[in-house]
Amino acid sequence: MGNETVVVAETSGSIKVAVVVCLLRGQNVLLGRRRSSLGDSTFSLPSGHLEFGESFEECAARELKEETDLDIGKIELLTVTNNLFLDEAKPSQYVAVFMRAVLADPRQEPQNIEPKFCDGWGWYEWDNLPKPLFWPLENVVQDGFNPFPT
Ligand code: 8DG
Ligand code: MG
Repeated sequence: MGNETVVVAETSGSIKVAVVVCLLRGQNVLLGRRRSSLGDSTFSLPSGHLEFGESFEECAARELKEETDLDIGKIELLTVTNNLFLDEAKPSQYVAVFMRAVLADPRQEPQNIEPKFCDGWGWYEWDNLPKPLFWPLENVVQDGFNPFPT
């Protein structure tokens, strides 16, 4: 048994569920640059913690509204990732649920509602994503994940 197993056991706390929103508009997806102890200055999809009693869809709609003021139309479950953040002062584990969504009104533009946590939102092509990506996102991209319908 290696050291890694010991570290996980010593730091085990609650496992959190995050909902990550792939908001698609035409060929573009919405990303923002994080202001956070986790992944500071990296680009990530809008996301947040699942709250007690919420569905994934409700969480995605709430987080997107809180962070960008945007309203979601159709929304679907895409995939799930399991991420360990062991290098932090407070190690954590997240199950990240990826949702695909489109805007209720495609003309609506994102607002940066939480400037303390995000530098601003922008639309990017999947084949030309900004760098650096938040590492859990970089990992799924490397694994071939693509939120656009085929
Ligand atoms: P809240 O307190 O407002 O509910 O949450 P938040 O402050 O908006 O949380 P967040 O950092 O935006 O998102 C929750 C966590 O999700 C984040 O700290 C790390 C985790 N996470 C993963 N994988 C991914 C991913 O691919 N993208 C994003 N954006 N977050 C991810 O484990
Ligand atoms: Mg967030």
